[in-house]
Amino acid sequence: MTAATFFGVRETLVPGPSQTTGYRTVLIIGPTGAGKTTLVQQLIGSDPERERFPSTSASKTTIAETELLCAPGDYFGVVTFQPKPEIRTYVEECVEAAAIALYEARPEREVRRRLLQHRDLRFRLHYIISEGTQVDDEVDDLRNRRTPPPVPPNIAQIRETTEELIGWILDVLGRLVNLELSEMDRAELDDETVEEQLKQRLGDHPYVAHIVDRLMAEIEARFELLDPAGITLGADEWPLYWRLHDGDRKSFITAINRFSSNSAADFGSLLTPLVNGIRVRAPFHPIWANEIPYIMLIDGEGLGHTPESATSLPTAATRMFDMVDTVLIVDNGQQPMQATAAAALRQVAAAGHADKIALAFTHFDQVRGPNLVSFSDRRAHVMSSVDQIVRTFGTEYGYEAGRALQDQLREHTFFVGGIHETVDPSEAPRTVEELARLFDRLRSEATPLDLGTRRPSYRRKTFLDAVINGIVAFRKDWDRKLGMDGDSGASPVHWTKIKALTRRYAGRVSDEHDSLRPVGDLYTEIVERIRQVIESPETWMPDEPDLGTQQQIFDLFARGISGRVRLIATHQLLDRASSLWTEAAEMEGDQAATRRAEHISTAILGDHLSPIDSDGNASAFALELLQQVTDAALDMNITISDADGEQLDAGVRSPETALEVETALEVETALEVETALEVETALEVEIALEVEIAPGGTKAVDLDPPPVT
Ligand SMILES: Nc1nc2c(ncn2[C@@H]2O[C@H](COP(=O)(O)OP(=O)(O)OP(=O)(O)O)[C@@H](O)[C@H]2O)c(=O)[nH]1
Ligand SMILES: [Mg+2]
Repeated sequence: MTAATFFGVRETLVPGPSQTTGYRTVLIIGPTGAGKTTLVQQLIGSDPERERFPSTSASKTTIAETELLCAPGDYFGVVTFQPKPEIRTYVEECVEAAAIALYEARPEREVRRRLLQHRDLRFRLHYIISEGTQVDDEVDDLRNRRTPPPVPPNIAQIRETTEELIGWILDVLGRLVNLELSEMDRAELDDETVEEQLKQRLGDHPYVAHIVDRLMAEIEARFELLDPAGITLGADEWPLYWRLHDGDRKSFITAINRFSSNSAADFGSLLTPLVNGIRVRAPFHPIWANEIPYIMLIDGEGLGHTPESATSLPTAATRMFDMVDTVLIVDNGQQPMQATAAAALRQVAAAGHADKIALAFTHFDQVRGPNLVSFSDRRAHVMSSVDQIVRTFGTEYGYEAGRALQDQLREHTFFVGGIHETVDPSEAPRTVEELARLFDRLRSEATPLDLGTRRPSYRRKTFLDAVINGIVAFRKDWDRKLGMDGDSGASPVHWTKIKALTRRYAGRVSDEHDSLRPVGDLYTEIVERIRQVIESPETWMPDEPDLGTQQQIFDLFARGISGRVRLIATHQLLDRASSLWTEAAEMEGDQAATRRAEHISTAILGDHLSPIDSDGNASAFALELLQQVTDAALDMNITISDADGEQLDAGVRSPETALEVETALEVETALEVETALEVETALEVEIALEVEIAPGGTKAVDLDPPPVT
């Protein structure tokens, strides 16, 4: 099941915007910890002390797609859950990480931390099974502000039994590690190989499977804390979604918080790490506005701060570009427009959505400096960093493209401070003014475009070169990440991350892991190059429109192409290559990490993604990407001609590709899914299929700890 399918489920059960009802949708993106969710709390009037919905904290807090639909009437909620195989992969990786920590003779506290908190910080097992607060440094904003509420008795009891379980797991794991190490001929092996072999041995060990089963059973038991009437199970008996309808705000928020909270007082009963999406429809509005705004705010996972994560946006975000009215980029005003936020801004604009961009800077209360006395000083200070990014954009894509983006941002940039607390209009009039301005922007309807009839025309070869160069650049970058680029001196990504990525691609569970996003990177490399070609047409027919209209035509053309390129990149790298990824994931034995990297480099990046075929012509994959350009051109009446100036017949497309793209688009246009019943049936079919191909699920386990021989 893809992210788009889960979106479809939420959309069907709690329907969202449709063109006719006049809703506006807002996608919120930005670096983790920037204050995206805090801003959302302000816009929906959620009390930052008493309600704390959705949760905030210093970093990596929001993991699930959170869709907040402001509409009059009762409170409706639907929560979709991560599929069981995905959770199991996480649990396996946590157990593996704890075993490696034991092998490395780390202190006990560190071993527990590795067991209870997955290293990508997305899966925090201790929220569910609880081991107290010491594991996590990212919990609950309020912890520092006031005494935590008392622990309810049922949670105290849960904690006692899970504490016993954790003790048992660490004990068994410690003995297993020693046993396996004693059987290995370590004198002959380098450290990497010892680690890889140890993982291999443990991965195959029945007791390790038993530990994972026990943890999975413990996780499943937490679903029993929910009212069964609200849960719908999939064919594998794992919850698919949970829904709630309530007339009362307080009881609704209390119930929904179990799926979103990061409050240490509730550790042991939270389901937050199991959730992949939440949608709430409620009569939300900011406390300073007595009007429900008819908007849907989509808040998701923040972008990482590593150089890797700055290169491309997750497909969870790019997938939404076409559907939403506004892309709100939220950034911290204290360190404005660092690599991550700058890359996000550039990519949204390059994909043709510049006119949807709004920019909000938070933490304005903390923007300080000797020359930054007044609000205008601080605003000018932040804006100068924005201007710099826009200038770079202009250099890459042309002066006019830069100017259009600058105009957009001059008008649609907002500055807020102290929004982690209730904002009092008499104490913070500026922030309230800015919030109100933002609020109006998010509600406003876009003016319909009049693009006239003049159109640009291009040479086919320029697009083909962009596609080929994009693929080549992607392969080069990934060879570097894999350590397969000779002696460039750049440090490759750690092999354990590569292994975790191959597992996800092999199972088609996700197209990213941690900050690694092959699909997103390929998409970015190609779309940004195509965008440059779009900005320089060969000629205009019959003649040039004004510069503003030109930019709008370029944007619309880029949008048409970028959505299609994302689908083709996903198909080629995820769907069609899954057996190659499986081979990589299953590499074992001597030097497995190196052989895995070589396999990805030669079989996937090399052969499967080759832009050139054996005769030296453009490969089928490159031509398929080019076809997306010609199809998008056809939709807009844009001419693309070959070297002799002959106009190309843009309608030709291999039937197989047409079908695949269509099916993918169908799944994506979840908005068109009509009734809950239909989706439920469709899901049942899909789940049934998945269960058939998935490796055997967990069996009931003996609750007594097994003896270790
Ligand atoms: N002082 C101050 N703190 C803020 C402001 N806005 C947000 N914060 C704090 O910044 C931290 C991060 O805020 P979040 O809203 O959780 O950030 P996020 O962007 O949603 O982060 P992720 O969910 O991890 O992507 C929290 O501790 C907030 O209380 C602000 O304007 N001023
Ligand atoms: Mg957040």
